[in-house]
Amino acid sequence: MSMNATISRLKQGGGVIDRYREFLPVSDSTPIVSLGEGNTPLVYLAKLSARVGRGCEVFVKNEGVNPTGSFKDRGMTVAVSKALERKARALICASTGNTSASAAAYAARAGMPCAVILPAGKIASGKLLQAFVHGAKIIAIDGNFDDALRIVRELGERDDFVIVNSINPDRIAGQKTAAFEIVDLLNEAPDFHLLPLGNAGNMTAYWAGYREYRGRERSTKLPAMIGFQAVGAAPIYHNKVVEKPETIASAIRIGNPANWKQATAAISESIGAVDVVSDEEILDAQIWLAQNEGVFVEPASAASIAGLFKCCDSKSAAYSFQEIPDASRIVCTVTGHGLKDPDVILRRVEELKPVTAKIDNVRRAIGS
Ligand code: AN7
Repeated sequence: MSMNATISRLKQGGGVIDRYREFLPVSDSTPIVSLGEGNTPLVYLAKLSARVGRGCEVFVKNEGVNPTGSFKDRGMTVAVSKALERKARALICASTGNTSASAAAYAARAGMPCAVILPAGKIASGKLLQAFVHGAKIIAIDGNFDDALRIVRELGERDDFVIVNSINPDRIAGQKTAAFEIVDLLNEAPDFHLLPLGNAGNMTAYWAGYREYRGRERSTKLPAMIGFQAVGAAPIYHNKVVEKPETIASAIRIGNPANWKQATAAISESIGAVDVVSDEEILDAQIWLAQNEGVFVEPASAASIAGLFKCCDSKSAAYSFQEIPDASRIVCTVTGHGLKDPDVILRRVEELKPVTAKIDNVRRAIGS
């Protein structure tokens, strides 16, 4: 590529719109708002692969490596570019944290005002910091995410705000690119795709992406889609709205998912499943992944890993991997970076006591 072509791509952000333009709802006249999102690592996990056995291969798609530390950036680049093209006055979203962090950053880049409606006291500290530092107008409500989204939907109808939650089809379009990247790298779709379910926008997007790619003959098969909710916030699993969702994984503390029908369709069409994992299983999986594979994810993201353990080990799992075909390929999306939500782990770090600055004391403390 010539230097001029490289610079012109860099000026467009060099992200998912640049790489997957033909699959996205943009034209030559769409102003591109990008931070170079996407192209995230697909990390092979030897220890998890051994745990599944039968020659299976497990990968994580590490979406925490995106510019604002979550998968939301893939959708946000498209949603904000389209909002700018339509000359929208302002952006608005409800959020459990990551959508607001991403919306705030892309709005800043676009030069558009952005309001984020958040459940008070329920946003992980790193995410709140992000929304703040990027200059979003932060409104904390005395209610949960579902209340916030209801208000946002009404504001979107009455005022000229563009809603950048996953009810905006531009968000889903952008998030499809994660499935494209996986197929491009593996030259085929995986057999199983595991991911956490909140509003189920990501499940909807991956399923659309896998189907679109198979339609273009980039793959010959489709994965079984397996989604995981937290025990205390499992409306899709129970097929019932949860009025007061509760979980340590605040990102998926959602009782009435916006993309509920689409997720149910993806699960049934793909012959997949939905299951639940407890807060304890989520935190154990988060630490396991950090200490055994070097990947630090936030609790909601660890739900897909906790789910994989459940599929391997538990007789009560909605999907059992005990009879899994030999050499199956499994991809788990880990959706957000661990540093966004440090509080639970910080409590343990704070128990560390200082040691006298003497070599013998330090050696004793190391335990060698
Ligand atoms: C890390 O930011 O809903 O099932 O408002 O932040 O597509 O909703 C976040 C969701 C998984 C669930 N993992 O994805 C929000 C928000 C992380 C997340 C999910 C979220 P969807």
